[in-house]
Amino acid sequence: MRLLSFVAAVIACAGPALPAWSHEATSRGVTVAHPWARATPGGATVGGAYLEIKTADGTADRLISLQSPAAGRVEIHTHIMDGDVMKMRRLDVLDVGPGQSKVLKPGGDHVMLFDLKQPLKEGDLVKLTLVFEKAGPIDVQATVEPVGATGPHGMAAQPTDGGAETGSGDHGAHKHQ
Ligand SMILES: [Cu+2]
Repeated sequence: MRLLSFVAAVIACAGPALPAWSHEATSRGVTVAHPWARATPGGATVGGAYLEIKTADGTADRLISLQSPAAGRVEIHTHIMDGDVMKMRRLDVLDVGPGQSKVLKPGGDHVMLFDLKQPLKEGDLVKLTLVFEKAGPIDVQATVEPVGATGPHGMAAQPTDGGAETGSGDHGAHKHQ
């Protein structure tokens, strides 16, 4: 009897009732919702991810870093216009004011995954950890949407800050498609 209940407890603990990663997560007034990434074509080693960051009234925070087991490096990017050419630029941090909703989306601020361990395929789940100054780390799982889901930039010019870091110069070809 005792053994049986012990076994039952072990099974309960090992069950799917305690997902470590979810599609939406909240910590200390900061919520990360609707994370998604775009499938990457062929041998692309760079991908884009998008999500919404919401803060409760009276809660302001700052996204200071990101990590993913699927990528060697994760950055926050924004777009700037250089003349009439749209370029991407890396942001060191992303501030979110109190009661605010910041949507990271194609063509706007977004998350970049560099040195992907393998291509992102439609239907896959990609783990992302967003680290906030006050709320700490928030773990979510991004769903991978089809290649070209809303072709984001389609831009000819590429960021000048970080292309060298990829080692391949391939960032120059990254269109998130
Ligand atoms: Cu980018």
